[in-house]
Amino acid sequence: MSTTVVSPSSLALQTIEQTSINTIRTLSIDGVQAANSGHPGTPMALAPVAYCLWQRFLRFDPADPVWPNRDRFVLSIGHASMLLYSLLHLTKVRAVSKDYETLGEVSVPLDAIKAFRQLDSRCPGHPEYRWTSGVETTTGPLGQGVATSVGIAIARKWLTARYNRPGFEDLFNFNVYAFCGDGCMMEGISGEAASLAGHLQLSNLCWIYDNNHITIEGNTSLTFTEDVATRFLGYGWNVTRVGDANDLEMLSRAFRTFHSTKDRPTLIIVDSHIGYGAPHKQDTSGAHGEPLGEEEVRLAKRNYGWPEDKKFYVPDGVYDHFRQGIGKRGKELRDAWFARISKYRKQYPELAEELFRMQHRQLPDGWDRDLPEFPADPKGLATRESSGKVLNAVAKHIPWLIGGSADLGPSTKTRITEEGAGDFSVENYAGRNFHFGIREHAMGAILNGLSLVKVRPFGSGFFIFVDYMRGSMRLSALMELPVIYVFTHDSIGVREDGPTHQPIEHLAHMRSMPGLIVIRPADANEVREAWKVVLQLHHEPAVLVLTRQAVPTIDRTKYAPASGAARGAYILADAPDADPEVILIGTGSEVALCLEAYERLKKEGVRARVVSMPCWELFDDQDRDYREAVLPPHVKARVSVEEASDFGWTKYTGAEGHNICIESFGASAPLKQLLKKFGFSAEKIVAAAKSQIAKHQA
Ligand SMILES: Cc1ncc(C[n+]2csc(CCOP(=O)(O)OP(=O)(O)O)c2C)c(N)n1
Ligand SMILES: [Mg+2]
Repeated sequence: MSTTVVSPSSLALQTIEQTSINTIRTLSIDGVQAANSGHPGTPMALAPVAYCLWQRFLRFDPADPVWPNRDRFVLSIGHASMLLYSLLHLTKVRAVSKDYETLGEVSVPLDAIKAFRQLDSRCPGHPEYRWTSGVETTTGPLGQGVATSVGIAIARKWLTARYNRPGFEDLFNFNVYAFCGDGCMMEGISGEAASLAGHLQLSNLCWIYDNNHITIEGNTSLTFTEDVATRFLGYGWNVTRVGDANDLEMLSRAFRTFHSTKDRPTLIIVDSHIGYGAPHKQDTSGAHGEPLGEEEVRLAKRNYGWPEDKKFYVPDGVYDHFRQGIGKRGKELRDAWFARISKYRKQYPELAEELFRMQHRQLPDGWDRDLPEFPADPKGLATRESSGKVLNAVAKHIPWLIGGSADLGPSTKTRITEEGAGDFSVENYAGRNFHFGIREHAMGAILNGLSLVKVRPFGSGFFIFVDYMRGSMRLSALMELPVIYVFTHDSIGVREDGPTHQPIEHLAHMRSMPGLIVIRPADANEVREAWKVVLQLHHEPAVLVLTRQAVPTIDRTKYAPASGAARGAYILADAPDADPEVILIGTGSEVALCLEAYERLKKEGVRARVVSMPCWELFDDQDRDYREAVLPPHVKARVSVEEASDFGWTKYTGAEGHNICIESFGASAPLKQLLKKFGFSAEKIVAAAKSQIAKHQA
């Protein structure tokens, strides 16, 4: 194995650029070594690439890392987190509060790097948005970062089209850079996202591919021999190469090529040597995911012309160098931008106000003034239909509520029909209706990217296809992004499409995800309440689970108002004196069945209560008094009714309760046959209620 010597010259003879690059390398090495875990090799290799981008090009003000028009840097290779932490530290990026106020202290002090991967350190194993200021998105699951970067780039195009006005053509003009590796390139999501980025000609997007031929199991010759350049040319990208990751001038040329390419995204393929400078580990998978070891660290430092015994060493002049480069440039750009925006506010007060509210995750005044009330109707309408109506009633008042579907818009009813809403496309980057194509996983990541720029995104599809986007949805939840997922076709109610399209375990699966709000409304008025709740969320993604088929619109003069849905669960119909013998708990399309059963039981003198429970998470958040008023602990006779797996339901019915559910895959048939086969009828509920009463009296 050949080892290139990075810098034969001693520190005193190195240029400040070289010293700065080596500081990034050695901080990364020392962080990993101290943690005794982590990934040193890639930061060592990419230090010059990151240096070149940040110091020479990135329009980013370390003193204000949330300035809206900053360039975004995404480290899609999240395992190389020390690269980012070193940059954040050396450029002295400031910490930002949850309310987006810049605080005095630095985001990543040297002590945080020394505590890399330790509990509560600002330097966790993988970069975490919201935890470490300057981290633009959480990365770690390979491919997510690059796909998210597409969403960020799309958001920028949308902001530009809507808010840049004569005299303010540069209000939004930021670029998005993402570092990715072989793993990102192998993951399917990068293909989905790159395909859409090419189609949309996202000229503000630049991916830097670390072509080091190494992954965990060894050389990429094991698994990955495709021609990445040709692949991206096929997607419609501009592709350029840098044959040596250490060549700052070649790198600069590549970034300038990106800047001058106005009609497509750019991929820069950079050949690098993982573990650069470590004599026994360079170019091996051994440099990927474990500390170099004390001896190898010494040898690497010797190769860098570094004092071998010094740890976490930042030589004189390095901080200052970054301050004079990215720091000075960033501050000037940032200050100029804020000066511009105050002029903009005078000239375009309404647009400026929109921007302010959007950037603070607020809603416009009166956003809910046209929310529809749906009259009682035994035939009713599908909750996807009512959702479409509610969406349109709010969309006209929230201009930055934008989104679409993975090619199922006509089915999910998520089109914004208002005149002028338009379709987002190369011809119209101001369009509000998005077409993600049949790319669910990328859609999820793109929604995250949009939300990171603080527009309010929604995405839709068939509920079954959450299977294809869970990885992205989990990051919405982890990042606390208020992304809205609209999923329709929520049960065997999809009928003849059969088991491939009938969700069974999906509700349980979504409900088990921390931080995700899952709402399955029973009728049109609960749909309205659900949207109302969801739109007011700031830190939680939400999933609306909606029917394909019509469900009755419940008579609210006879039963309780739908406003109870906002509390997650509420008493819809009750026994005399609020003293039930049995509680029927339903969600979505099954609530109507529960009401039917309730009426029959009532006729027979059985005291039943119906609880509509559209959202577990919201209900669990209520105080104990409310929860116990809805589900009194002494009433043990309980029946849940949901056309899905009963996984988790015993939490509400108790182990001795009864769960009417589906424990197998569905089947392809007309709905009547399916309801019979799977036992969803008022008779079955009545029978279960009676046997519950008998059981708990015994
Ligand atoms: C979706 C996903 N699968 C697997 C992993 C585990 N993993 C972390 S790094 C890595 C290898 C990545 O190789 P590459 O992208 O070439 O990075 P390099 O080793 O060159 O830094 C793997 C498999 C992951 N983080 N995400
Ligand atoms: Mg690699």
